[in-house]
Amino acid sequence: MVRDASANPVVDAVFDAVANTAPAVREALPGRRVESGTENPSGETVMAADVYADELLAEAVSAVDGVGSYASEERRETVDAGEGYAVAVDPLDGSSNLRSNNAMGTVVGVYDSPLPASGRDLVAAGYVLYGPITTMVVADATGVREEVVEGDSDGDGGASRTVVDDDLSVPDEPTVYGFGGRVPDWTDDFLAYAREVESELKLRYGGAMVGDVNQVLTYGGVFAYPALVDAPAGKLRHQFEANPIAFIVERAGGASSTGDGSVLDAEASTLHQRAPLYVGNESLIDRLEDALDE
Ligand code: AHM
Ligand code: MG
Repeated sequence: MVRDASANPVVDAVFDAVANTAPAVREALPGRRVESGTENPSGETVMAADVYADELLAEAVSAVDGVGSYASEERRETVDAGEGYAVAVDPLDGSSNLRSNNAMGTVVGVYDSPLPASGRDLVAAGYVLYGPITTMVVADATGVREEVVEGDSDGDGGASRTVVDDDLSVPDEPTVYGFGGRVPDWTDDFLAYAREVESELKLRYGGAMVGDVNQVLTYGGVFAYPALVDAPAGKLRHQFEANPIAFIVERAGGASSTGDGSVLDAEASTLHQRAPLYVGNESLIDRLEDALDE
């Protein structure tokens, strides 16, 4: 692949490793739609496919020269990999969709700082979307692009990456929205905002952040996993999910918020901490912040 002179070789090697692992993750899904019998550090049930994807990605990402550590939503401790960037991964985002056979993804954040780190320390972020097609969106110093990933499942470097959009940007005209959590658990302020949004946009919610965010990047709109009355930090993990997705959407010309400023400015406290996440067209995120301010 021909890339801009400002491309970062370590970042490129990380996304090569992720792309090369994607076919194997995908191929492993049919036999791993069952619970693994363990819980992750967030107290959630871990599926067999979560464990397997984490193992494959840990091996592939840790082997990249210039990666100093690998951290994952599924492991309590980070894996020491030498000197270099800290890579934070949600190996199988939306794995509750395994049983119903709906979209899932892999989320990757490359931080130039030990974890937990601020979103401002991200040098690149991306995600793989295991939809009918396997695609990968990468945001780095050269911009935001979408690629189609195809290839062998033996993870030996055989995957091909075809850029299908080399300048991915949030469309000006918003069309879709998707909000997580149960309506009775939403705050009154968020509910009032949601009522406005649902009168303007079309609901598209699939239960996997990566799939839902990819709709926002494709059609314009807003995705949220909001602060809940009994869970003010929402559900999504700050290091593994919120920061990388906020980085991608902001680089694509959109905006992010925790409800009080950009996700990228939120303080990092612990590796597995949660954070509310609102991303999408800037106008919709501005209105969200106004609504939550009331
Ligand atoms: P996971 O990484 O354990 O799959 O959890 C995160 C997922 C997100 O992909 C999605 O936005 C959210 O959980 C959906 O949660 P819910 O099923 O509560 O709507
Ligand atoms: Mg997730």
